[in-house]
Amino acid sequence: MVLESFPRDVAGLAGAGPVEIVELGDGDRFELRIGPVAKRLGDSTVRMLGYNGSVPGPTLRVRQGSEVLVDIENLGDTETTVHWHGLRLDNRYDGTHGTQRPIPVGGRFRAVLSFPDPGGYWYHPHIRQDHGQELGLYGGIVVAPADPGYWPPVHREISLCVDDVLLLDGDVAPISRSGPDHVAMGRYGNVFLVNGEINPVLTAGRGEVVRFYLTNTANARVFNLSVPGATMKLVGGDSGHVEQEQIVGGVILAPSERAVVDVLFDRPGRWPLRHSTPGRVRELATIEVGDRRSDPQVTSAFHLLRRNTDLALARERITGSLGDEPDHTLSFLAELDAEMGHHHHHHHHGHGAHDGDDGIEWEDTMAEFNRTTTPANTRWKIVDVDTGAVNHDIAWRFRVGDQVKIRLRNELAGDHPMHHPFHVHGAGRFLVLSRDGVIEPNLVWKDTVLVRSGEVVDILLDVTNAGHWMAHCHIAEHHEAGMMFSFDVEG
Ligand SMILES: [Cu+2]
Repeated sequence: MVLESFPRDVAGLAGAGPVEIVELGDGDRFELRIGPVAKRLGDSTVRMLGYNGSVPGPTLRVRQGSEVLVDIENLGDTETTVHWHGLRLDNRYDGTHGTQRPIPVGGRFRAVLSFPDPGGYWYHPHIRQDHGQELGLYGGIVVAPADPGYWPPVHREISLCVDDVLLLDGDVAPISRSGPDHVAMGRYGNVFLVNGEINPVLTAGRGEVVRFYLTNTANARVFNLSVPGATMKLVGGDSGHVEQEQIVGGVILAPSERAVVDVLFDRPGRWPLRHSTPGRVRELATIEVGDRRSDPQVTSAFHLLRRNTDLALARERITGSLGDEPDHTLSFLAELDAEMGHHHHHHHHGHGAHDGDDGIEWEDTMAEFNRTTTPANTRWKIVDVDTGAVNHDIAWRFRVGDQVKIRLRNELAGDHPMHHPFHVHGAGRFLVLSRDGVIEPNLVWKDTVLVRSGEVVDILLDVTNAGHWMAHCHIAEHHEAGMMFSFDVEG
């Protein structure tokens, strides 16, 4: 059987342009056009998809509390939607096939975005996400806080999307129109991109404090990011600031997770943005620090580690209930067809290179096997342990104001245990309460949590927005293979 792949021909396509930074005020209207671009990656020029002709798409800079209209035009390869990841917005604009009719190729859709929370967010397709996101359909959103003291002072802010793409013989490895492959582990790339570029060079001045809004836009890969030679301070997570600012050696980001880090470059030199795994180290970007001096007051404020009262209060609120039984328990597991299971077993143990001892599959160590896995032979399941309902049969109902404790159990018993980043759409936001019974030491509002294989994570969902909302694994191929469900919230 020959499966038709999405087009890869670059003939006649305009080259991808630079990533624009677009400032939008309350009531502004913005055009977002999806379409193919010719993108230079190393020695190859490949066909990718861009928003407004760039990969990633434009970084949107907006203000907390504002409202913006986005007119989307789809000139891409498939019907699509745009999901505004992490925004607690009006359900009609969540951008899933459960909340709107897909935008056909040649069609348009107007989304009305609202930004109740400061921090770093992003946008991406929610139909054949495995295809669109791999080809470059993602972009950053930075929501500036209404309270000027919300963040510590910095000299500059930069939004970075960290990604990988799978190239084969100088082209993007084919993706079938009929559905995803690499369904077992997700599609890991072999070329690493920071804002769409291979090892881009950024610059900073001596003593400069740069705030990085980091987003993992990869289909499946977990990143462990650090800047050796500089000092990194964790100030925020998925949605807004952390309870306690802290100096960190690096940040681990699963697909769709964000971190906000302030980095002090106090010495001139060339410092890497590094991705470190148990197996190896990769340099993703270079920061050249010159001798230009920066405002010293901002530099000295860097060393103050602030505690944020709103999250300290949230901790007080939850402390008494940490031992309570969960309202719902979900378990994650895979089921392979018997024949696939045999191959899986062979590959997994034949190579003896399973580097998931810490519960994270840092690399695709079974690429030959993984490539052949499809939704037909590999089923990813979210199981509601109380009812036995699986994936789309799960039918939860909540009310605005509910505080729902959910236990996430990533089972070692399935046919292919691996990490899953569990994402909840804009019905609310959640706190991670504990991981394997260990109370989360530093709270932050989240929409995605990395659940390592074998791990049990308790979260508390603060339900704030009515509508029909999705929850799913954010490994694109797992999600496309059905590892999702929807739930309803009454106002
Ligand atoms: Cu998954």
